[in-house]
Amino acid sequence: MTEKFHPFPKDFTWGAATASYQIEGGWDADGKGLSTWDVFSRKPGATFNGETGDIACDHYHRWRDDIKIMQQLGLKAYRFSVGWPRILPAGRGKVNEVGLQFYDELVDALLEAGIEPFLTLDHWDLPQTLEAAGGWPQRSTAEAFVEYADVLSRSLGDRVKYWITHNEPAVVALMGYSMGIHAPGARDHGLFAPAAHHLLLSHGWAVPVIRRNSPGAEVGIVLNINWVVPASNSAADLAATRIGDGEWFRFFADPVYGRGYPTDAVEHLTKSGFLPNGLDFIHPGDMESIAVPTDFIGLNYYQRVIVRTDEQGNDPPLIERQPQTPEFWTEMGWENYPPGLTACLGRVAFDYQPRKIYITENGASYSTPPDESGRVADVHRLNYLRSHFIAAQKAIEAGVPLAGYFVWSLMDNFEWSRGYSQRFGIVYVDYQTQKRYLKDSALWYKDVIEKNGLDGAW
Ligand code: IFM
Repeated sequence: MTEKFHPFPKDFTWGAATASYQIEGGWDADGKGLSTWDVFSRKPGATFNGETGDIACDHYHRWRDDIKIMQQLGLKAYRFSVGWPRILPAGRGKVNEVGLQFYDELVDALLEAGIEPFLTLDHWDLPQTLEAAGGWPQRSTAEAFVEYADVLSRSLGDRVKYWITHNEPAVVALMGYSMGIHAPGARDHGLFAPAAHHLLLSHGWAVPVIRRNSPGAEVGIVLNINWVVPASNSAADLAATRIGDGEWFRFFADPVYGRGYPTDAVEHLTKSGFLPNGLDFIHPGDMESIAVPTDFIGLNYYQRVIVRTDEQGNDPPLIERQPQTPEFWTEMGWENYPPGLTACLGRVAFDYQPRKIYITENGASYSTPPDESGRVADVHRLNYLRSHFIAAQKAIEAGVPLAGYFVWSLMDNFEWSRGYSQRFGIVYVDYQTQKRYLKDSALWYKDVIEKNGLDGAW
């Protein structure tokens, strides 16, 4: 253990991330069309307490103040997403100039504040008109995405130099179309593979369009990754771990890096009856399109997942491994396991050889409120971030080309089906008054950014 200052590489990109539907509000402002989340969140029982993103953090109206907060924290970069139905209310066709202007001004103000914009095109708020026509399981949605990418990159490509096509396509395909927990709420396992394929295909098609409209820009995709390990060496645990990793990660990473869909995952889907028409949604040339070279991969890492199952495929409860305290378990019920970050970074760097990696999301949900003086002493979040920064540095020392780190999230926000019950922000949001409070973790993060490193022992 060494007591010293641990610097990060020069020019390391320290940032924070958000997503349009989670923070903007203004759900029907200025000609915006409906998104799948506007519709899904209104379905009885779909979200915690029936909560919606109608108002959220009202960022649509308060973005100037929010940029001041980013400046105060010294953020080098800000990762945000664009609400597709603000730009193309019907998904394709007529452009809503007022919607475009919102992001145009946001980008200008970020640059003026010295903050690099990292723009995500799709963080799940698909225009409802496209969903009504079948959504991501349909090829036409991939075609519409390219139109959207073209409109946006023609408009912002002179200033935005970091583009992300999709955020966590696995979550959309699995939780949105297969399990029904996210919008659009479909519960049809047969929709997983076609939805995944069209998300990936639209990525592949959009990359050259963005490059054409934004010369010199860096373009990538963001995948979610857990450190997934078997609870034992039993054949059942080992197989379930492999299947989970296949569907949640390799089904997305492998084709992006030119390997096609993993054969074990395809076999499993076929055996389970989830590919009723085989892989007929793959047209000639699709896999080459998906494998278009990218400049970086973004990884969203939060937790370790330990897989335990029996011969019948039931999931008996895990034996408790450590105290069930907030130090070890965030309020999402996710395990705080920093070594998993080092391991995931090493795995991706070694297996896929990306040019660069960004941690595009990492953070923890703890609900610590402000005290009477307005201080938010979110010690568990601070420790979570600190230990994950250390884990990232270990990966860098081992040779991982990690270029930046985006904390999830800049501010508390709408946590999808969990509504406002989960707070991931380093900035506390009082949803009644919309007042923002910098949490202790934010003030600590400011110091890390300023020094470009961490003090202390590890
Ligand atoms: O809030 C989400 C985000 O939208 C996508 N990644 C995980 C976060 C926490 O659940």
